[in-house]
Amino acid sequence: MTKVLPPFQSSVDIDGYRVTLHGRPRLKAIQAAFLSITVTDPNGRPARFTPWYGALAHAIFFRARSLDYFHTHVCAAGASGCASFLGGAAVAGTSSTPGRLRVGVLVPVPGTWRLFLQCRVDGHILTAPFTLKVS
Ligand SMILES: [Cu+2]
Repeated sequence: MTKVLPPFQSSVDIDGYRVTLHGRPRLKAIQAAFLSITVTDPNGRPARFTPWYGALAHAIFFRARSLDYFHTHVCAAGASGCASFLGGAAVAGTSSTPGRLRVGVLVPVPGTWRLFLQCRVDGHILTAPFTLKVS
């Protein structure tokens, strides 16, 4: 059974919160890159992230039609044991401004990938899906 992924969309709305991926990322396999993501609350103000399971945000990548998988984090300042590794390279994101996330990406193979970005904002757990092409 084949399920076709929805096309790339730069914004996802959840419970009045909006998660936006900025720019059109040009991703390549085995090459680290960063995604610029912002989260706004229902009033349009930058969201305040609360650490959840040891990270400000979790970025979980699944590849369509295979079981390839990559999981990384946006770490809070001073957090330890939060970075992810692929082939010895450390990948971690940062957040120095409220509402703004810099998410590291390092996926092992090209294809269509689905990113699930998870964060906690005002007690809400937000899960924002994005479709990404990796060449
Ligand atoms: Cu995680």
